[in-house]
Amino acid sequence: MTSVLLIYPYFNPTNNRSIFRFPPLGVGYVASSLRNAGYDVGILDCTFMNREDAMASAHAYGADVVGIYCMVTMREECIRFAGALRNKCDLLIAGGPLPSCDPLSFMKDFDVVIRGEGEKAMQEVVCAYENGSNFESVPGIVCKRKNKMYGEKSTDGIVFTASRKLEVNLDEIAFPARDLLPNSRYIEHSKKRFGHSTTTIITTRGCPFRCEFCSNAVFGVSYRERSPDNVLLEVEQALSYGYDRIHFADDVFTLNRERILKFCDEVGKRELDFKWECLGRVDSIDRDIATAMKNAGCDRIFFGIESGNDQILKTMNKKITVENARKAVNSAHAAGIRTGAFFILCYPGETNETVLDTLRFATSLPLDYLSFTVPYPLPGTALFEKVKHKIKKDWTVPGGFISDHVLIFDAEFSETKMKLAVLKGQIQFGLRKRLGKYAFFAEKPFEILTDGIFRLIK
Ligand code: B12
Repeated sequence: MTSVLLIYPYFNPTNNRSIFRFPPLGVGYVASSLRNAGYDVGILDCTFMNREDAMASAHAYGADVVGIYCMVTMREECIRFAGALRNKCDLLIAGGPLPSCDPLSFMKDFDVVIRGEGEKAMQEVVCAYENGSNFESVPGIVCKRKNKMYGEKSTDGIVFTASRKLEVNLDEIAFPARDLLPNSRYIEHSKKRFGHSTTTIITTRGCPFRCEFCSNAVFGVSYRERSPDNVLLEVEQALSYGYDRIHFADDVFTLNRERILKFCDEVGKRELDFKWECLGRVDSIDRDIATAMKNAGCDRIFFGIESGNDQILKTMNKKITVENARKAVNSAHAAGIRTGAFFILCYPGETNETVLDTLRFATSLPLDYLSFTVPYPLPGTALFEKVKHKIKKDWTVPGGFISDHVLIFDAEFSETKMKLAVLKGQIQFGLRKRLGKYAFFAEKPFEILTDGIFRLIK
């Protein structure tokens, strides 16, 4: 029987400030699909390992086929594994968000790149390998040319096969193979850090919006939903592994109001005892929906607000306004749900004043978690197209000494100025959180002073 090893090459640098550790759901989905097709499958999730042990495990597994996940921060580790396993296995396959949008850059080190949803494509590639047949008839992949008659587009002997149709009925996809993931390590980490144990579930695929900076090469703009019944079956399964909290990892969990109300209703009917959190669009949350979510166990919503300036929101093609954002955060807060928000500072087209608008707006909201980041042009995005001629380095895993942020292109703002903006926002937010109603006396002078410094810095 063909054996397949799927690798998630995420190593956690000790100085990485990111507080989230979530299992690789996509790898779990691909593993389930392969196992259901009768293959012998293992997952090597490196999240809690060091590189030497992970490499040794990969070698010891001795798989015929090795599939490696990659997103933008993992390119280096992904290529390192490919190099180390090149002569130890017959077939090397890359998949995930980065190979999906930048496949050619993986073709030197891999035999096949799977673009987009991986469940069926991976099954078909492994089946073709087992039968000794040609990969070029498998849709949705990039592979090396064998026969000139096949293939639609080609670059130097590399074939892009026909595009693959997205999975229509998400309820038919087998749940991710959680039994192959290091659940006890995730539970231990989450309990130590937060006092509860969280895992992720994804209930929709795709997002109909086209934010300039967002890379949606895997699921595309076509939005598809799982039924509440199907989702809650997976919730029950996840809880049976010892988790007590779910992070819904959908891009737009709250997009369809009717679906969310039905979901909340079902949670109540089944008397499921778990807390959950999700990402929500600010234009889909009001007091009623927030109350229904709260009653169904939701205790935190993260919002991608990105800017506190309407003009910059337009530039980003976010299709929301600052007013939408304030209303949504206030509605969730009033319903008793904690709120988190993500902002990008110093986006192309920003001025000193728009950046300060964002800092002022972000720190005026009743947030419990606040993240500022610098702009990152991801391959395949409109932002990337805008600045690609100015890109000067690759993006690696965050985890610098003072800041996690790395500026990878020549922007209007210097990296130092961007980092200062991030730090300023974090300090203002920290002062407000720690000092409560007395924060005004410390935060206002700090804000005025650092606004001035920010304007002066080049
Ligand atoms: C949850 C999440 C996180 C979690 C953890 C990720 C995890 N462990 O999976 C946290 C919060 C830690 C995180 C952090 C970051 N994230 Co994130 N994250 C997500 C999110 C919202 C959901 C991931 C998920 O579970 N998807 C569901 C699964 C089913 O999808 P999937 O993984 O893509 O899997 C499918 C295919 O890719 C393929 N596949 C997957 N694995 C494999 C393996 C093989 C061998 C094959 C053949 C196929 C294959 O088949 C799967 C099933 O169809 C996605 C957005 C999204 N919609 O996916 C962003 C996303 C993956 N994140 C992204 C980014 C940019 C980041 C950060 C860099 C953000 C930042 N500024 O710091 C950091 C980097 C972290 C790090 N240090 O490396 C980008 C990646 C873009 C890119 N081109 O690489 C995404 C796509 C968001 C976006 N739209 O821009 N993230």
